[in-house]
Amino acid sequence: MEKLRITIQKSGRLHEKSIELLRDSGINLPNGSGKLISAARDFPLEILFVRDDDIPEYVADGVADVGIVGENVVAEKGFKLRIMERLGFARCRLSLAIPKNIDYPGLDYFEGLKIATSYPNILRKFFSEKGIKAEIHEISGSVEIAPGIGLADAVFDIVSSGSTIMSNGLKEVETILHSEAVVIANGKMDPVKNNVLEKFLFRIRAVQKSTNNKYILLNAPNDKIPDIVKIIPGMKSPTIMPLAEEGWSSLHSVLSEHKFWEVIDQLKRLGAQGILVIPIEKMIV
Ligand code: PRT
Ligand code: ZN
Repeated sequence: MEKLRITIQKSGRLHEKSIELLRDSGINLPNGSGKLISAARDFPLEILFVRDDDIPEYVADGVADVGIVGENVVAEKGFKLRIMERLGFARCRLSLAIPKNIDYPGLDYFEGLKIATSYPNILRKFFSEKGIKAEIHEISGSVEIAPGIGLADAVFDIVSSGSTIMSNGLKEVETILHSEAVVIANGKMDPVKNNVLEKFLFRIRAVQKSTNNKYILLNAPNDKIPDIVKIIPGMKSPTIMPLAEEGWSSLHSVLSEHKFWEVIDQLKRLGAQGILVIPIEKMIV
C-alpha cells in the first residue's frame, strides 16, 4: 500500500501529544528514533519531524500529505490547506495585550501604536478589517518583554494561562483567534493515498471520541429509570439490567465527560447510586 507521509513537530509543545495520538491509533514508531524521518511499524505511514513553523508549507507543497500543527501557525502561514480534524490539545489564543495600568478604551487605542508580534499576518489582516493603522513589529521570541524594554507599546501573542502576560506587567484586552492542534491535509491527493488518509482519520476520530466520552454505570430505583434515560440517552439507548434487589436496575450508558459534570447533581437527585465512570479505549459509532 502506498505510504502516507505525516509531518509532526520534532520537539516542543505538540510533539508528545502528536506521538500519543498516533500510538493510541495503533501506529507505533521504532524506538529511539532521533531521525528526521521514520516509518511506522504497523500502518503505511512515514513520519517527518520538523519545526512546527514548517509544517503548513510542507503539507501545502506536497512534501508531506498531512500534518499536525496549531491553528495559529496554519492561519499565520496562509497556505491553502484542508483542516481535517480538531484535536483538542495545545489550546491557546492569540491576543492583544497592553500595559496593565492603561485604561483600555477599545480597539481605537491601537491606532498609530507599535505592536510586537510573531504573528504579523494575522494581526495585519485583523487591523485592516477593523480599519486600524498600526505599526506591526515582527519579532521571533520573547514578545512579551517588548513593551517593558521600550521596543513596542503593546503585544500580540499566544496566551494560555495568562501568567506570562501578567508577569510582564501586561493585560489581555482583545482575543483575535482561538487555536488548538489540528490535522491538516493537502487538497490534492491521489485516490490511493486518499484511501490511506481516510483509514488514518477513521482511527484518529475513534480515539478522539473515546477520550471525550466515558462509559457510565449506575444503580437506580426502577420508577426513576425513565427520567434518568432522558438525561443520559447514550449512543443508541442505554442498557438497563435488573439488579438482584427487587425494584432496582443497573443502567449503562455513554456520555461526554463535559456532560457528566453537568448532569451529576440531577442523577443524584433522582436517586442514582453507585455511579461509576469508566474510560473508553476506542469508540466507533
Ligand atoms: O521549535 P518549534 O518551532 O517547533 O516550536 P515553537 O517553540 O515555535 O512552538 P511551541 O512548541 O512552544 O508551541 C507549539 C504550539 O503550541 C503553538 O504554535 C501553539 O499552537 C501551541 N501552544 C499552546 C502554545 C501555548 N499553548 C503557549 N502557552 N504555544 C506557546 N505558548 C507560549 C507563548 O508563546 C507564551 O510565551 O507560552 C507563553 C504563554 O503561556 P501562558 O500560560 O503564560 O499564558
Ligand atoms: Zn515554531
